Amino acid sequence: MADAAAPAEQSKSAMKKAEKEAKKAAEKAAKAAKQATMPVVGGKKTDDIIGITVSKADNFPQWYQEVVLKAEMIEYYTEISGFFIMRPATMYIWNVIRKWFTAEIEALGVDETNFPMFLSAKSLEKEKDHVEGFAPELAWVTKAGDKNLEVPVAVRPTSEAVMYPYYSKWIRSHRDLPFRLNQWNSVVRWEAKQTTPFLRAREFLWQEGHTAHLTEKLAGEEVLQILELYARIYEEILAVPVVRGKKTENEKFAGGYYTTTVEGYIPSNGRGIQGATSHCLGQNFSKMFDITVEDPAEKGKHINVWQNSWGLSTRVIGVMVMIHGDDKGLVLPPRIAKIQVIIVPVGITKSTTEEAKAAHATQIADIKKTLLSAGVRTDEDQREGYTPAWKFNDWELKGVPLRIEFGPKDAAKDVVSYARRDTGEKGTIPIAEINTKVPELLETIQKDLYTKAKASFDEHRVVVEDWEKVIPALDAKNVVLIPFCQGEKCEDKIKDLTTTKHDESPDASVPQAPSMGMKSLCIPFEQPKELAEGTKCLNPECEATAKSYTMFGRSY
Ligand code: 87F
Repeated sequence: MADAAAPAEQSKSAMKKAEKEAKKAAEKAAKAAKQATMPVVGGKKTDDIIGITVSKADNFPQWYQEVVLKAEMIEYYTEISGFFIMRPATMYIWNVIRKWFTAEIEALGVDETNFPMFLSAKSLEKEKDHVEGFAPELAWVTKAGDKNLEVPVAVRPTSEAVMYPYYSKWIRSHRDLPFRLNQWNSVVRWEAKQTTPFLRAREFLWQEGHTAHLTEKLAGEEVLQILELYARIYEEILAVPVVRGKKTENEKFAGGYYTTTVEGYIPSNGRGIQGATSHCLGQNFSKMFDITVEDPAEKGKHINVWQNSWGLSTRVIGVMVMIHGDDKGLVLPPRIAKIQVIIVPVGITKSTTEEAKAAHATQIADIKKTLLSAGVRTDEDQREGYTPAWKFNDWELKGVPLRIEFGPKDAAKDVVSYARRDTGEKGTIPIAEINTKVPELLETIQKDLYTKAKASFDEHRVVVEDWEKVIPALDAKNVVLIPFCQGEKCEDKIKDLTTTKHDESPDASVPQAPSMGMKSLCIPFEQPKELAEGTKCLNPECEATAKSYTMFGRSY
């Protein structure tokens, strides 16, 4: 398998030709990416218009692209298609998550590590069965300078094959267990499918945890502990509700034993999205890589360790943007906002005296100082040459949770005026109370964002017990909970039966876009209700009894 995946030795002229072609393709991709970022609205390139030019409801894909670009989260890396630059606005959020998660797993006893980014064809060979399906996504380095490498190396798409040979070396005794390492890195998967900032990129940031345990039970406990941390990142930090559950056989990590997952929901298109996965690998990899310890109960007997792996990627940021953003741009939950409060000076005119201006600036500096000491990440916008209205739009575009407006009229009343980014609600707070009221308001915003997103997910997660109602439910932007036998072939069939093709349109004269079939998202740990005795699998072509309600949907 690895030989087939590794490129064969190429002649010099073939290399030249390949280089030329690659250059051409890169130029074409750069041009396409440039065009993709610059649709035209009203005769103006949307790049040249500062705000968002389409509504979230009318054109969700373009809305999303404009938000991540204009809020300065992402830049397209036009040199090579499918790659994105993550700008400071993105990295701030990622680092909040990283710090929080690092502290949590440290408390569980996980250590930090860093392994090389390259894989040899030989180590891939060891896990060839599971790599087979992923082979088309492997990126290979074939040259160093102008010389072909004797053995090409692959860029890691994930690190099992990089790490586990060393687990075999380092884990000797049951006293070495549990053995737990985590690394924060980037991985490369050369996606053939269309790429989308954060959700699907050819290189992305993630953390990957890889652990080994003595027993299935101990491994299983950790799988759930980690899953709960992932759920908390979504719910408590990003204000995004998720459903915890187990993947079906079709959707689990093929190399593992079972996969648990947190699943999100995008209201704008009704699609489900996998949020993060925590796998129990069973003894599959420990057998492949010979990771064993002596049985503590029986001298001389060796047992294969039980392994887990778990990962969460920068995809989380895309999900957050899609859920909270609105027609004015990004909406950031306060806990991940680098600037939580922006103070915009107002009411200064040409006739304001220098003295009054100076006094106003001092008052703003004082407000800022008070908020900073109360632990609120605050900044003031003293940019010259921009109107307050322009500044309001700019900070709204960038998602700052709370705007404080302060002018002579506010000063006269000893208050600040505020506007919430999420609801637009406006009000005033006495200056003497901002040190307590502003942090409270930020907490309220955080909570309200979650509550709103949760209501939307709850409303669009519907139990369907009549097959005829499945497609209408999907078309109404729902994900569905259906009685399901959990059969692998049956799941394929369900996908097939829910995919509508052109020629199946009820009126063949009306062109209809084909619609995506549904796949299983997870078997929720929390079932919507008890399955009635003898309930049949909902697939009309399936005879089996249902094992559980399973959440299906169109998905990313
Ligand atoms: C793409 C190319 C090659 C996913 C791939 O989920 C290999 C793979 O093994 C591959 N895409 N996977 C599964 C990754 C499993 C697992 N690894 C550690 C995780 C979490 C972190």
